[in-house]
Order: sequence, then C-alpha cells, then structure tokens
Amino acid sequence: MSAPLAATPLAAALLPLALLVPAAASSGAVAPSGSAASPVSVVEAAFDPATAFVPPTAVSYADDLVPYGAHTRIVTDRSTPGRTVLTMTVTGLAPDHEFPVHLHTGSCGADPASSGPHYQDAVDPVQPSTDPAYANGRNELRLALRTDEHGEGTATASVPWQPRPGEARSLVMHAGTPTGPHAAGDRAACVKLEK
Ligand SMILES: [Cu+2]
Repeated sequence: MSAPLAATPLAAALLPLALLVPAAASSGAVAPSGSAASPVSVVEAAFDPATAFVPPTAVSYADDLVPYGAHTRIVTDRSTPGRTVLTMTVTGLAPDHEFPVHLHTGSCGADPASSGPHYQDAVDPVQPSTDPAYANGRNELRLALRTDEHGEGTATASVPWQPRPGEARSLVMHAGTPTGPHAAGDRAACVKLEK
C-alpha cells in the first residue's frame, strides 16, 4: 500500500485529538465544561493502550479489566471553596469488579509507575507513605468503583481540600478484586486529569 493512501485516513482519525490537545494545555483540564474559569472540569475518554501512536488521555495496562475502547467520564467539582467532589463513571469494564481508584501525583505514561505516589493534602515527610496519619481516605482522594454485571459503574469521593495545581495529575485504577492474574495493587489503568 502506498504511503499517501495509508496516511490520509490516519490523519483524519487523529484530527479530533489534535484539536483537543491545545484546549487541554491552556486550561489545565482535559476537557473543561463551561468557561475556562469553571471550577467544574470534565474528562471524557476511551481507554487505549499505552503504546498508542498519540499518547492517550486514558491508558489501560490490563485490557482484561479495562478493555481498550471502554469509556470513562470524570467530573471534578471544586465549586465549593475548600472542597473537591470527584465522580468517576465507567462503561465497558470487567463486570462485577471492584477497582480501588486514587488520585496520584504523576501523569499517565507507558510505564504504569509513571503516575507516581498518591496525592496527599498534607504530604507525609516519609516516602513511600505508609503512616496512617497521612495515608488515609481523608488526606488522599480514594474511590471504590464497583462495576455491575454489565461492566458499568460510578463512584464519588468528597474531600475537604482542593488539590494544589499541577500536583494531582492522574486518577489511577488499581486492579482490585477479584484479582485474577493481577495483584490487587497493580495499576490497571490511568486517566490524565492535568497535562
Ligand atoms: Cu493508588
């Protein structure tokens, strides 16, 4: 097949993504709803392999749990001062499964470890953080996302703080239970919240 014939449909397929990227870079959120100053940001994405040609917003590292093409919508509501309410909705995931989902500091990358440690409001001076005074569901943002028999689910967490800009860059879905071939703490998927 000649290169021009192959390149044209690819370029057309990439165009919507190319249009999304500048908006994300300027706003700090992948797909802000409303004005740029809106305290509510929305990320909508389909999971792709980390090796995709265009680095995906939502990466799956375990397509038995988070199949490529499965969809997520994440709404981060900072409209109440000093409070963050984050809601994650998914479709197309492994059915009857519970994913521990956490706000992490780093961004998503080809290496699942690139999302770094958990974001903490008060940062534990000892890393990795295991001290329950810091590693808890009030100082970190954690969800338990349970899917139904159709692989759909939604979960919400509310915390009495707002993340420091640029320091809470991803939402990580751990493999959870049942574990299957994975360890419960393995990173099954990652969604970028900030560039
Ligand atoms: Cu985590």
